[in-house]
Amino acid sequence: MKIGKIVIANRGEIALRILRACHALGIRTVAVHSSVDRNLKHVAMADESVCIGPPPSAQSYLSAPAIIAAAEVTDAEAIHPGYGFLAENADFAEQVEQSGFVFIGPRADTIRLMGDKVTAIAAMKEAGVPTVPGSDGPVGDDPERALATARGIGYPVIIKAAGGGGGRGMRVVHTEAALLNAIVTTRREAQAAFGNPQVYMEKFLEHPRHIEIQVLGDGQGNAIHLGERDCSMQRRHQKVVEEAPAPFITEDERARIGATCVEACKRMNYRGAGTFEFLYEDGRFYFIEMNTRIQVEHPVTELITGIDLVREQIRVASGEPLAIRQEDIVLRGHAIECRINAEDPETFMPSPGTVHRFHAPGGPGIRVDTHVYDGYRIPPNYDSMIGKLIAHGADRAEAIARMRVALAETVIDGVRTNIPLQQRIMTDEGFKAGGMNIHYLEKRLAEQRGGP
Ligand code: MV4
Repeated sequence: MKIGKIVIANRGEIALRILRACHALGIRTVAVHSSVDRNLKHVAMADESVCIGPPPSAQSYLSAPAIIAAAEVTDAEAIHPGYGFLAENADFAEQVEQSGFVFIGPRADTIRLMGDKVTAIAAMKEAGVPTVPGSDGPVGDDPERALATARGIGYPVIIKAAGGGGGRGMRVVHTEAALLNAIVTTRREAQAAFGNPQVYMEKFLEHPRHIEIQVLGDGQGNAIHLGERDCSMQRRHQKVVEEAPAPFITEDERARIGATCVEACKRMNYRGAGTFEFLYEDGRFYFIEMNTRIQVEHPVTELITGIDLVREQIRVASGEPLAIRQEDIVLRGHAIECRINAEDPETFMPSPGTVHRFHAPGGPGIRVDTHVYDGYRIPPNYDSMIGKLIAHGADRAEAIARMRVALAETVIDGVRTNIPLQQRIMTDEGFKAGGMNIHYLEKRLAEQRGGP
């Protein structure tokens, strides 16, 4: 089915990124925005725009009826959800398709399967993907059985909510004495936060790296992987720096875990872009979650593969078979992404306000994904990420060197940003050595208040 017009159901830098992919394909765009977002860059660039509600996300970007109505009144054929908001809401995907529009993403049943971490892990294990030793299903109400499960796994264990993910609804347990309370508490929190009391148990890995595999499937039996990203540099479950390829992962390891993910995609006849999240420790991969959306950090994969992931999302959603074969994927050089947040670089408090002056960096290997312009007013209602700097080089050292220069060139006047923090990370000896684990950044920040 030829798609002629797409509703972009998101805001900020990703809305602009999607608009660019649409226009490059000759597809018309509809920007939907809240009342405080009339001055977004992509709203000015879109062929049409529709105000879908007041500033709070719950009444605008999270309103399925408002977005579907916007598709109806503009006579669009498809809806791209971006990331966050409704991107991984299976009910929304279902409503979009039932209203006669194409949802640019996986089928609703796939989103639902992956949204429940217990069913996601079971499906992956069944498909041969390596998982964390654990309860193999939900932890029930029988205390003796829970104690026996934990004893079998060995302490420390982690209790996670089936409805959670991305760091929400988890509790680490170090001793048998603390187990039953942890289960009860996590279950109660899970019920309150996700409306699902189900919890499961895993061996707690103490110093893993976060490595994820990018995949693309066409829902017609074809799937490929585009290598991995290392997203270990994070603070409070918010990624700060991402890179591809992951330091010290060998070609052999990549080919093996990649082939495993591709096999799993083929089994579920996966459609769209997706990410398999793994913890990597002592040379082994352990699947933890699958994301069924385009991710913030997709540009590092685009720079080392030369593939436009958003274009491929739109193509497969249109019903076209994947035109890229696995043998065509060649990884070239190294890419690093620094997220730019409007926040205090010391306290991490959001810093909304007007950007009086913005100068983007440039030069070889530099990509800037941002919706910011001179005079843009950052509203206080949404995420503080205002853009991403991505540097590509022949090797990791060149990518870091180019990023250092790009960060120094960037001018964002009027609001505080995390650029000083990113500059310290790019000159940090541990980061430069590569292969740091998920606790590294928080440790460095704690060591030197204001560091690294
Ligand atoms: C874990 C773990 C250690 N062992 N699971 C946090 C986010 C969610 N996606 C899964 N998370 C973790 N699961 C086991 N069995 C440690 C984390 C974790 C983490 C994972 C990825 C990136 C950052 C993290 C920060 C703290 C904890």
